Amino acid sequence: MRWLKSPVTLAKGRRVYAIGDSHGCADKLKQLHDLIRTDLRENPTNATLIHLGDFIDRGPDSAGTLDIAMGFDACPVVHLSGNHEATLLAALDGDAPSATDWMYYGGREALLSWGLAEHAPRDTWAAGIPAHHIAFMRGLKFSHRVGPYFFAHAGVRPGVPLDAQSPDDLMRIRGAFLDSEADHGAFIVHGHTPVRERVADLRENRINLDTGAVFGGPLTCGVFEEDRIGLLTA
Ligand SMILES: [Mn+2]
Repeated sequence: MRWLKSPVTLAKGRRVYAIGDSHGCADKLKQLHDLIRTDLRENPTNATLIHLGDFIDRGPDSAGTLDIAMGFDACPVVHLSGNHEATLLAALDGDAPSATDWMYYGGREALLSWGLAEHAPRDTWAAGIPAHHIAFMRGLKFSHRVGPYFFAHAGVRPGVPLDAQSPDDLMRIRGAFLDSEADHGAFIVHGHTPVRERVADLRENRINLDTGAVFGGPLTCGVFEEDRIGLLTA
C-alpha cells in the first residue's frame, strides 16, 4: 500500500476505508473489497468502510455494483449518496427534468443492467428496478464524520458550517469547493470530480478519491489511520 502523510490525525486504534465513484464498475469494486478484507485480516482494528456514492450509471453493471456495495460485511459500512442516485430517485418520484438528465448521464447503461430496455419508458422504471435497490438508494446518507474527517460525495460549500450543508452541495458542488483552500472545520474526503491524473489528489484541506474508474482509471480506496492515508487501487 502507498502511504501519504495526512494533515490531520485519527485516534489510535481506528481505521476508515473510503471508496470513490464506482459507476457500475462491479468488478473493480469487488476487487477493492477483497483487498480491504485482506487488509483487515492482516491488520485487524476498529474499522469502518464508507462508500462515497455514485454506485450507478455509465459503467456496465450498476445492478451488480449495488449488490456488491450492499453485501460487504467484514466491518461496519456507511453508504453515502452521489448525485446519480439522487437524480434517479427524483426521476422515479416524477421529476421530468431529472429523468432527462439521468438518461443523458449514463442511466441507459443502468437500465440495461436491470434487464430493462435502453429506452424503456419512464413509467416502467420503478417496476423494473428491484425494490431492494430502490430502498437502498433511498436510505443513503449525505455525509458522515469520523474524528477530524468529514466524508461527502462531492465536497462542501465553503463558509457554511458542516452541520448546515445542503444535500445538493454535498452531492454536486465542484468549483467553489475544489478551488477553496479554506479550513472547512474538518478534512474533507470526497469524489465526484474525476482527477485527470487518475491518482488520488491530496490537498491541505481535502482528498479527492475519484480516480475515474469508469473512464479507464482505477477505483481507489483511501485508508485513514493515525496521521497517514494509504491508497488501495483496483
Ligand atoms: Mn458524482
